[in-house]
Amino acid sequence: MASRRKFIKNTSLGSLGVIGSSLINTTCSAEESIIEDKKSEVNLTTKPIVISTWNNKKANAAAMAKLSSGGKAIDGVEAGVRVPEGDPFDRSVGYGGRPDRDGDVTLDACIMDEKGNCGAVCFLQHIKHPISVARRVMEKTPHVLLAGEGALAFALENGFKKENLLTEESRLEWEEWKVDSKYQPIINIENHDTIGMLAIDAKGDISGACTTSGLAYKMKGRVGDSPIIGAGLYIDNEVGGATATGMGEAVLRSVGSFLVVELMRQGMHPAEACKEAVMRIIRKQDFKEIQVGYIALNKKGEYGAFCIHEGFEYVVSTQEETVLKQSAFHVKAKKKKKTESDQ
Ligand code: SD4
Repeated sequence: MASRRKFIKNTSLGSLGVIGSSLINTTCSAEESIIEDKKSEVNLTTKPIVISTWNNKKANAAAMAKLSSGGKAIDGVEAGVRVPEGDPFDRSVGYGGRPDRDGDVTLDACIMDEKGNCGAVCFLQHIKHPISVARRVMEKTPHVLLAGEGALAFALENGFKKENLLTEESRLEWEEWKVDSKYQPIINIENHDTIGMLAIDAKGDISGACTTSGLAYKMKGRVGDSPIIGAGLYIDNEVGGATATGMGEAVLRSVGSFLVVELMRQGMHPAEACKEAVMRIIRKQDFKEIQVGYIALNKKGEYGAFCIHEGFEYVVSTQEETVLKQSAFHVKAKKKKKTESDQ
């Protein structure tokens, strides 16, 4: 994660097509990569399984610790994504997340269990663990999504602490960004690390969670795909689950995670379903300057991923091992950029 962060820091904010490209050494085409993913079936006996976006190994470990001691999938995904939420060095999630254009850190999160119960918060400020507030929304209210001040009031009523989430490092970066920023929407300003996590527990039930500080320097009030059930995350215990990272607007327009799950229901392998959902964006939207990546896991324990631009990675954990995998992609990165981490 550290080398990736350095790379992002050293790269112009709008250069989505090359985000993460320096870390990729794969030379295979999208088709070859898909075939490789199809082979990576996880045997049923290896349950529990955890899969998450980007290089979130510590989050997977926290989720697996819950699942290994008999915890439910929903407990695993909540515990897992709380790790980057609490990490001040993770600049796209929770505490330490990059702020909006006004310098306010505003968070989006959702969670969904094996029964189809779900909860979400969006435009939530001052609360370090939005995923746990989302879980409370799911468990304690008749609603699915609470926003802004209402979400904050609910969190405080439920014992969450009001905190300053803007770290000094994030604040300084924002000050730097303001020097050249034009105060107008620039859709390709994007920095990644949003965590979406899917887990199957020892009983074979699946749940998922997704949490983010959203696009860096977004407009005040902007909400992305991550807290929207069906867009940033979807779970169906009959089929499996999917979650997204990247430019939320593209995912929202195509209701991406729901689409992936429905494609799996029709018999597609998770890798193929992720690819088809990405191809919908490619066919209908301007994809050249944006990144979107999906991961999916079916009830058999098969998993896969697909993204627009080479550079998206994800982590798969069983009790035996944790493997960082490079996602299959549609657009190969043009050239290898030299970064500090290469030296
Ligand atoms: C959003 N999908 O707010 C999120 C951003 C993201 O990795 O995934 N970044 O649009």
